[in-house]
Amino acid sequence: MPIANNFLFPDEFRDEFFYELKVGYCEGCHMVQLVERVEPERLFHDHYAFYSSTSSRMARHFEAFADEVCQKYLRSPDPFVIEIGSNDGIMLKHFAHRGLRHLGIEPSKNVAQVALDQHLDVISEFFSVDLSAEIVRKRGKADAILGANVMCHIPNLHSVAEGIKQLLKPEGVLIFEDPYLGDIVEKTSYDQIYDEHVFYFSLHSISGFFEGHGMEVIDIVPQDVHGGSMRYVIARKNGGRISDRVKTQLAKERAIGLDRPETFDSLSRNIERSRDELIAVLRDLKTKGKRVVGYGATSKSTTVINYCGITPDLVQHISDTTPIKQGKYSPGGHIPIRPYESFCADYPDVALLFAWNHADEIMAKEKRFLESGGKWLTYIPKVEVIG
Ligand code: DWN
Ligand code: SAH
Repeated sequence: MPIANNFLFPDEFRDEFFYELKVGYCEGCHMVQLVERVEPERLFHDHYAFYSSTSSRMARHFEAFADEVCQKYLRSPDPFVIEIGSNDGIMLKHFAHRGLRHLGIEPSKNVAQVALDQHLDVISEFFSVDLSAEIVRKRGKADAILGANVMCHIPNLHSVAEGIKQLLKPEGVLIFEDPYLGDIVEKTSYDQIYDEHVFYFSLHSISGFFEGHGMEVIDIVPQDVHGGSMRYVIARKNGGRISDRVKTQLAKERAIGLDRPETFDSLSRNIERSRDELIAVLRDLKTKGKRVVGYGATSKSTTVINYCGITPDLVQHISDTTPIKQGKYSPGGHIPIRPYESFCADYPDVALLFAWNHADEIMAKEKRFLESGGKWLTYIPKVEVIG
């Protein structure tokens, strides 16, 4: 596989980097994770292609996340909140606007700059145990450490856990959310699997992991963003009452088999079936002379395009609202990326919904496309033409 967010120009095709994308399941600790990992510096740098604020639904989601943290978890008189992977400040700004002490840790310099331009307090570095010691020295300990779609991105999770333990006040909490393994299994959303996503967490793997670091999960809250995520609230051992939801979710995970290897054998078969069906539909559309374009040059689409073998004769181009992706080509498959305006100016017969996780927001915005006879092609949870 190529680097999921390495949108590139034709003169870069020759030197494109590839690695082997393979996922493993550990029967001992129930962690699902990449076997070969790409060095983080290759993924997160000064031209990272994902800007969080491209979705209005996500903007509302993070405002609500910040509200909840303020209401439930910031009880000290002058609280300090840290967000790991704060990107363009989509969540951090809600703490800044309240005048609260805050710090974002964001290694991708271009997206960190967007937050800095809004006068948010951000340091552009990778979170690590060393960095957390420095933060404690310079700014003190945190009441809450937050992370969204970032914990699963950090290969050395043990170092992260030790850093968090140093950095949290004794009664502080770590609250983070990531795509949930249960949803990936249930929806066959295999496109969540790519270089940046090193881990695919379940409550089983997360509780075992933090227990090993003297911490425990005190609450979980399922989230209906990014195709199904789970929010975990973690405190030092005996640091808080454990919600009943934790026990219930562990039982649910056993019922759907997240603690058993056979589940992943069957996921693997479902993924192969999904690929065969999608490519068959795309070939059929081509035979019928239909024009297909992609909607949303997501990181996830890199997995779909390269795993299914989608070529520019099947999907002419992909429209995306992110300026840094436009005018470039998709990683590996080299499908052109066009500005969103080109979608509106010349509707295709069929739009392949690569940003399926934002379907509600996109459907609401694109009513005219359907009205004018356009159809959506989606592959999560099943391959289907809609409209
Ligand atoms: O975990 C991660 C998540 C949070 O974000 C990162 N590893 C990288 C990234 O993953 P992704 O690229 O799959 O995220 P999205 O949010 O599914 O990407 C949506 C893409 O579609 C963006 O490039 C923006 C674009 N878009 C669009 O063109 N029109 C999005 C919307 C909502 C739209 O209406
Ligand atoms: N939290 C945002 C961004 C998610 S994308 C959201 O949910 O929309 C993942 C982000 O994590 C990127 O901005 C990336 O630069 C950042 N990141 C990756 N490794 C990191 C690390 N070790 N420490 C802090 N941030 C990291």
